[in-house]
Amino acid sequence: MQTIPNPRQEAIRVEDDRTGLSIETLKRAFLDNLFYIQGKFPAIATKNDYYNALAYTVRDRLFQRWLATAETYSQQAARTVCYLSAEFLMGPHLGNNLINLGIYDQVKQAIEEMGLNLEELLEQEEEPGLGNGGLGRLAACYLDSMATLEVPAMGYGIRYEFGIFDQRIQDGWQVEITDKWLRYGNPWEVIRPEWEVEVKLGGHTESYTDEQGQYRVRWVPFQVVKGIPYDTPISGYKVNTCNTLRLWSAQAPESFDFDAFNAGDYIGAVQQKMMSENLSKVLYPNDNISQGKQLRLAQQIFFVSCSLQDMIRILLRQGLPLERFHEKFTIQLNDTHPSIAVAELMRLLLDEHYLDWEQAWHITTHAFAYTNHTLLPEALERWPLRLFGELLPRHLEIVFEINRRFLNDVRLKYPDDVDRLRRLSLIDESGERYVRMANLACVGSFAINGVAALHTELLKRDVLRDFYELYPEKFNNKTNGVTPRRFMVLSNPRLTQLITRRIGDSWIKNLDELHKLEPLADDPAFRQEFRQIKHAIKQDLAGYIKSKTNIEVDPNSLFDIQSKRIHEYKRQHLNALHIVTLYNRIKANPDIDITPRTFLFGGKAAPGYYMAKLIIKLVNSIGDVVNRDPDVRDRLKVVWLEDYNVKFAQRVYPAADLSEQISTAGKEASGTGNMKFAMNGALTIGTLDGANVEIRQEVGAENFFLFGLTTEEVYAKKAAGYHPMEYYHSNPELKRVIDRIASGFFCGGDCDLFKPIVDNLLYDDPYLLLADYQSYIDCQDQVSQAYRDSENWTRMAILNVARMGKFSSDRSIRDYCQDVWHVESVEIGLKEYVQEAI
Ligand code: CRA
Repeated sequence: MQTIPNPRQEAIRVEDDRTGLSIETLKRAFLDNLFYIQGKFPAIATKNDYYNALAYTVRDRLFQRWLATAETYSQQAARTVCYLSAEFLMGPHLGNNLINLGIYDQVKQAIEEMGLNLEELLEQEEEPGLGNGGLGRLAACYLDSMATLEVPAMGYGIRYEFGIFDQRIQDGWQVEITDKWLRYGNPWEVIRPEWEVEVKLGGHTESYTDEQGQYRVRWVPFQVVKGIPYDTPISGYKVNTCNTLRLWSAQAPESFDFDAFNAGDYIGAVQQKMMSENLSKVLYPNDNISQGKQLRLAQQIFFVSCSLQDMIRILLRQGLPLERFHEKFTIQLNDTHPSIAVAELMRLLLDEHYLDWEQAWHITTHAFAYTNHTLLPEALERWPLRLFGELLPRHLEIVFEINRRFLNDVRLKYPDDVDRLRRLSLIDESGERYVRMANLACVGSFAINGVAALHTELLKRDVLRDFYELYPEKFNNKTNGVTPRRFMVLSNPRLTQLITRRIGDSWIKNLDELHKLEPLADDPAFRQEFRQIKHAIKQDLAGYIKSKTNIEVDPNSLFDIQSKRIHEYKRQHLNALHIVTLYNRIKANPDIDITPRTFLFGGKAAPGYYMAKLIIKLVNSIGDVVNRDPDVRDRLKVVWLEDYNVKFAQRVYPAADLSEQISTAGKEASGTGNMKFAMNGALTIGTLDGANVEIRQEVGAENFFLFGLTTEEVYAKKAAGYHPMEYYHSNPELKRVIDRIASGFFCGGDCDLFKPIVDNLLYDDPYLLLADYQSYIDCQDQVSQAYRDSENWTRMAILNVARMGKFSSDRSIRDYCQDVWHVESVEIGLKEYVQEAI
């Protein structure tokens, strides 16, 4: 901000190029950044240059808020939430920041006045895909809501050089391509080398007696790795708060190991450096599966240790004593991935800051809260003792000591209950010995939560039952939520405008206000507008599909979408059985009156998950036949949406008529895609699983297509001995579907290709597809019927939107703040930094 004195001593304020928001200023700033940051003039600038020039223009405006936020938090020594997560699936930043700063329209106009197109520039951004699916995207939504609610918060994670792989479909199969998201640089991050820290790995421990005669332990590591923080500003919606996402990148401490170098082992020295830098090289591409690899444990200790050391640095710099660590910080563990933090904080306090055990344990157990995200046994992390001890010898000692004291307490409460002790122990000793990370998280945390009401109940009843009996007061539910800024305002501007014209725009910050739309569900004019918008969005997606796949889809057909990670428990293959059912009906009677449908699938399979990859091939093979068969007469289309990521998801949710949420009851902890679809006016076909239960409660049973066994029925059926073959033999339509797939009809007569799927369904069927088949088909028939009454369908869709307020991540975060974190919001005022400094 420049001030020009005038004769009357008044200041004429001229907008600063880095903070001003008028269209003229934005244009000038954009060109300035194009020249001085990109080093280009318009005649030779690429789209990417323009994208960067705009990103820097927006970043400048964020920085003003970011600095004000950091300064205020530091002055007030504000209590801060630290969200520790191995994944942050942020999606593109530019559009979101435009929305949050409230300058989307101005920037669009400025860009257009310069002869450019904002949509095209937004399209340029390589998204940071540093997550697999729901868990990582939840972390990103929570950062958005914490900033919007003005909650002092930091996200801590790993700056993976390669995020989740890009998916190509070749001959119907998934092919993985490395995600080089940093290839063209990243305008949203700032490196902070001055705050680097060291992390130790391997080696052994030694005990010694300190000057006070205290027994102490010293860890002599085999290797030391440096963590370098990279900070990204996280804006809140129409507030000045701008929080920080701090991601750690691994570096070797010196460019060479000098001993090895001097000994002439040049290659060995460089290899050591490369091994260190491997720690932040790549995201493990598994969703809901733990592989037990040492490099993964090394990633976890790496970012956890960096983050805890960073917190201690901040605490001491603010002049607070270590004893108040848990008053300054409340640390949320996003699943067990960061749960080594319990042992690491103990180690830091004991070995590096010389606290005694009781003090250290008091601080630790008052600092952590743990969110569990899964009931799947294959996702529960446990580390073979040998692997754990090799990498983290000191942590193993600490875990043993925590366990010894813990089991002593349990013994007092439950004398002679050996089985209970075995189940609660931090060490699994049933065969090969393992460290159980969920048990460590439960013992070390003051709060434990599941991510939907049903999930929390199942945790208490099954997976964490013994811990629930021991510490009932620690358990609480926090149903997931999603941010309406990204998943409505940014992704669905047409619906946003329609809503805002009728009820104003305060729903964006207070999603419960969508209730005001309820009466409009009965207003034919509103219904027509709503329908026209949905149709226009479907047309856009159809155009996109045509350009990418050359497949024509009809925007008048029912858009039936299942987009999420590919998993047997999510049952994409049940959806496939429905498609084949409809296809068989057409083949048996080509003139049958059928509601035209477009089946859209999106999602990635873990590269090592054979069945998931075969399911992708199955869907594509069915599509190849169905899409071409003249008997079908374009009434059914099946399309795989290649490389489903956040950017693509934002196009997909608004275009759906029907959202497929069809997991086996009791398997999906919550789901969050289910929320994003319903908020955008899709109706759900779903089981009573995860957050579906609560969505149905909110939108009303009459506006939700329910099918399938309940969790109890699933348990009972399995307990009674489940025989899928009985369903196959007793249900002729099901039999014809399975037989058609088994015959090789969809893959040029190759009977072997899908045999693993067919055999799995007939002989094992762990996810009860055959048991749920008829219920699913009947429900889909009702969907088809309902879609024909477009007035009533639209009415139901509007009611879904109107009643989704509960599923804003703002609600989730408010609940965490109140019940778990006990943290207050801090309002941030704006300052003119440059002028003040001068
Ligand atoms: N895979 C659950 O499966 C849930 C998200 C976020 C998951 C989803 O149902 O919505 O977490 N679990 O809570 C998980 O990652 C390790 O467990 C997921 O994304």
